[in-house]
Amino acid sequence: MRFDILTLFPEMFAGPMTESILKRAQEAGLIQVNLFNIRDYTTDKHHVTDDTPFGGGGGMVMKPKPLVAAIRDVKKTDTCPVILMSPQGRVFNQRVARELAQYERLILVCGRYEGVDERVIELCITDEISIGDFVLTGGELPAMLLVDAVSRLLPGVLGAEQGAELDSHATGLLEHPHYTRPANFEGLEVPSVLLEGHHAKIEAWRRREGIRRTWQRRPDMLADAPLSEEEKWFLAELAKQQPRQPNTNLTD
Ligand code: 9D3
Repeated sequence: MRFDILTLFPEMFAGPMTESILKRAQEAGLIQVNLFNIRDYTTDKHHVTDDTPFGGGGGMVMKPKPLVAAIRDVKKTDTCPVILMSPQGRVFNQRVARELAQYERLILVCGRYEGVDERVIELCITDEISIGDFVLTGGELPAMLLVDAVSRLLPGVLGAEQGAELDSHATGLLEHPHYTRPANFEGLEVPSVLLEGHHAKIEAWRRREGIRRTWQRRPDMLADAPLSEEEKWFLAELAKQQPRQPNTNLTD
């Protein structure tokens, strides 16, 4: 998969793309990340990329000419998605990541200032994506996050072991708690079922604890999680016994 990223701040991408898994994926030729500086497509003496909004009001708007020139130069005659990272976009999630992982190539456009001239969107943009209902300073961090989430879905990017786990882990639930050595840490014991080596029991415990956590922290996710009849019974028991903690994960 090839990611072509258009930005006014290409240097912001150094860290996340050159460490760990994404670094290895690039070295292995599984992904390619190309950065293009929108400022290189200005034709005026002072390399201006923004201007005041028609109609007045605060802030600045990205000028259409350099941005459209950049997109057209990078895209050539290809028909790949051209995605604007934008607070007005559809909200990114794992389903969107899976959808985007099907393409051979994505062009990501990072906005700055108050936004981009609407005619850029009309002429060049095929999709707009937001990463959630909070306000950032630009589209660069959202683009990095998208590259990360999409890349790990590509064959070979994660280790073979983790890759196999990807399918089985699409449970629609939060994960169970994890533990490693020592079995007693500062007086806190690892649940004994995990030390006993009874694999069916361990799987049942993990599944149950995943359901418990999802109920406590993300009850909204239970609506579409596929549960067995026994698990539905367990959930009903939880609902009786344990008052759910208030949801502090509000969007505004
Ligand atoms: C005051 C109106 N703001 C719109 C919500 C203006 C504005 C704020 C922040 C315009 C652009 C930005 C910069 N943000 C992004 O470019 C962005 C973003 C975000 O802020 N949150 C979540 N996802 C994204 S994707 C791109």
